[in-house]
Amino acid sequence: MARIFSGIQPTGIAHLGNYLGAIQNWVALQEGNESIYCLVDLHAITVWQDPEALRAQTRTNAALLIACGIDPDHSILFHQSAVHAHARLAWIFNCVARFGWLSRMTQFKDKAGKDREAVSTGLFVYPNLMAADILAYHATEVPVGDDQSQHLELANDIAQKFNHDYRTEFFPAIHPRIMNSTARIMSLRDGTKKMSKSDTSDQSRINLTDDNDTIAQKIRRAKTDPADLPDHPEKLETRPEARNLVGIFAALANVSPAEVLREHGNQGFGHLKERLTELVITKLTPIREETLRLAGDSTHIDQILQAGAVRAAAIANPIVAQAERLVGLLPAA
Ligand code: AQP
Repeated sequence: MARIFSGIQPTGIAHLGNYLGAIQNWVALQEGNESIYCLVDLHAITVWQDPEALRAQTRTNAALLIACGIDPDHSILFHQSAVHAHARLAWIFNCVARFGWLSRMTQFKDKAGKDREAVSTGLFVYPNLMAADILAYHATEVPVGDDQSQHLELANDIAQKFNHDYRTEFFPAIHPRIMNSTARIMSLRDGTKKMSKSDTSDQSRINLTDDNDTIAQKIRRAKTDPADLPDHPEKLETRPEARNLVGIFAALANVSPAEVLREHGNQGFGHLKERLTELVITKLTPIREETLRLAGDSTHIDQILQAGAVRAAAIANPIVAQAERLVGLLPAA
């Protein structure tokens, strides 16, 4: 039985990219594994968040994960700030990871953009906290979208350097579990940018709680190009928007892009968009309805998260205490 860890930032409401790239994989991996899923609120505040909105989004995303099929009686579901072991280990990793390693992280470069001087130092050391999230549990399997593979390589580098510097084999190697077919869902407004909660345009993503009219409208307005759909996936390479819509369709219908093009190739986008709308609505309607039901009882959600935090801390605290001893910190009284 493997120990699985993964997280999602409560920076907004989870979207179809989060679902296809990560959450549906998390649900499947519960079977036969020890799974730990975390609302990473400490990561969220690397970019300023409205405090009330952050609290509300943490609860709504917890409800969403349960509505998607995460079973809090089986998996450990909690919010990161409730388990202090994450921040303690992250500080040690801040002292292990090298400045040059972090400078090469493409997500930092993307998020910082041209205004590097003005972003928080938390955003820069974000990958160290992510390494701590995983390694505080000695988790070895990490299901993420492929936008996170560089961060996972870095987490392995940090684990190795820690082991080397302190002459130990304390931290295990991490194996990314990336589902290639749905690894990266792109923005509906720009097929070269990933679908993201923090994109300023709500039209760029399908939130998992969007109602049916909103879903239909967003797909109708999704950017395309003037040519017909091709008859073969190779011809999608230079057509990012077409490739994205075909990819989303294939993921939701559980077929290959070639099969999607067999039915929709050599035609305009109209029919594909209509069928895609039906697929998305069929998938998201039960998730939305269950989320709204669960989110109506915030006391119950808080109880679930607190119970998850107690179980998470029981695993992470002894591991992080041992890391602190290896580094030479005095034992806690
Ligand atoms: N567009 C995507 N396609 C596939 N997978 C995705 N993931 C995120 N976006 C896509 C995967 O979802 C998990 C949780 O992501 P996150 O909330 O930790 O942060 P993120 O990757 O930075 O996602 P966002 O939506 O872009 O959030 P913001 O805007 O807050 O930065 C991860 O496993 C991720 O791979």
